[in-house]
Amino acid sequence: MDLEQLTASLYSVICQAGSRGKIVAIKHLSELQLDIERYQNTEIVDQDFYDKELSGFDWEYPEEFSDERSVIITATEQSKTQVSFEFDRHKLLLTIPPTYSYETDNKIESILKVFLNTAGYTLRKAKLPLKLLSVRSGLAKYGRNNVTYIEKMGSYYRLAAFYTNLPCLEDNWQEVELNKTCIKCKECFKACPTGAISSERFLLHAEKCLTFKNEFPGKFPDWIDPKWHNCLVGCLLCQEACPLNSIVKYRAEERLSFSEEESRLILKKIPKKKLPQSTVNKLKELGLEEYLNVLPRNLEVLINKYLVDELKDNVIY
Ligand code: B12
Ligand code: SF4
Ligand code: SF4
Repeated sequence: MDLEQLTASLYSVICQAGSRGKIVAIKHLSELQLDIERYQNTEIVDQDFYDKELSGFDWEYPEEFSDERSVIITATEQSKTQVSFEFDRHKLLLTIPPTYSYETDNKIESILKVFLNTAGYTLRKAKLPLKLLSVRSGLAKYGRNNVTYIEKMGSYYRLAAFYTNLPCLEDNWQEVELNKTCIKCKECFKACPTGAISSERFLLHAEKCLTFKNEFPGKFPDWIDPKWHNCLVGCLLCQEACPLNSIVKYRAEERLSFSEEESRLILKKIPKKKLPQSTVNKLKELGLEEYLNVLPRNLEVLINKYLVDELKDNVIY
């Protein structure tokens, strides 16, 4: 197979896996790096946020991947997940947004590996700024809420990137683009309760985003109204309000429930090694293993919101 056929087959393999993808030349990573690192030690970006989230990208790709080799960026649909916790004889149904599960990354990685290895090439997962890469590759466009959108997919997908020594035949690198619908729309501004999306600049005020607060440990600051919390981790408000997502066929997957005993163990901050293996397995399956340290706090705030304060909708019995 020549390189042209191989590249075409790679795109069909991605498509058959139910994903979308684009390839760019690895040389552009220096532009991505400059774009992110310009925020270091500036007032534009909160430096606590920079240190926690933006300082760990992996710019050092293997030498044999250099020159005109490639980066593949993929997007694979994910649904939100509903998970239930039994507590005080009530069943609390909570949401985990799309993107917390690594299942889709693992699946597309193994498919790409088999394909490229068979053709004599190698592949390695890359830790890169995925939104910027997806938009620069032409795979996605930015939404005003700062997440990215793909036609007919909306924003409910997980992005993943891979280095490969496959030569880059068709370099898709381009300028960043905003989704046209955003020009006349303000739904995400209205839906975001914290002011993280603001009119004075495009870049998210990440330090104000509920996700930044609920993915990391610590007391929630006083300016956060406890009623704003809407997911076990993360937040879905600016995506659920978005008209670009209303066309997407998107159902919540309902899976896994935590018994009264398991809920209590989590609330009591029992460390992972002392939890029953079956509970750890559930957390793993949900992509929440690494968030065990924040679950007691997040769960408690949602119990207070839904069971103590309101006693409504999601109380099943
Ligand atoms: C750090 C991070 C966060 C931080 C900061 C978010 C942010 N906006 O940067 C926090 C914790 C707040 C967060 C929250 C969320 N995240 Co997050 N997060 C990341 C992470 C690790 C890096 C993102 C990043 O590079 N930020 C740095 C900033 C500088 O990059 P940027 O936002 O692309 O900024 C560029 C644009 O603003 C552009 N720009 C500037 N001016 C202008 C003007 C115009 C007109 C245009 C078009 C562009 C433009 O230039 C900037 C670069 O210089 C990625 C995973 C990864 N490895 O990439 C996931 C990721 C971005 N998160 C994701 C998701 C889904 C979320 C949440 C919805 C949480 C959830 N799952 O419930 C929220 C959404 C918050 C929001 N509205 O953006 C998904 C997004 C999928 C998608 N469809 O795009 C990712 C890609 C994870 C994944 N593997 O799929 N996240
Ligand atoms: S809600 Fe409106 S402005 Fe916000 S991302 Fe969606 S289309 Fe764009
Ligand atoms: S994820 Fe929630 S808090 Fe963060 S920008 Fe969107 S609506 Fe605002």
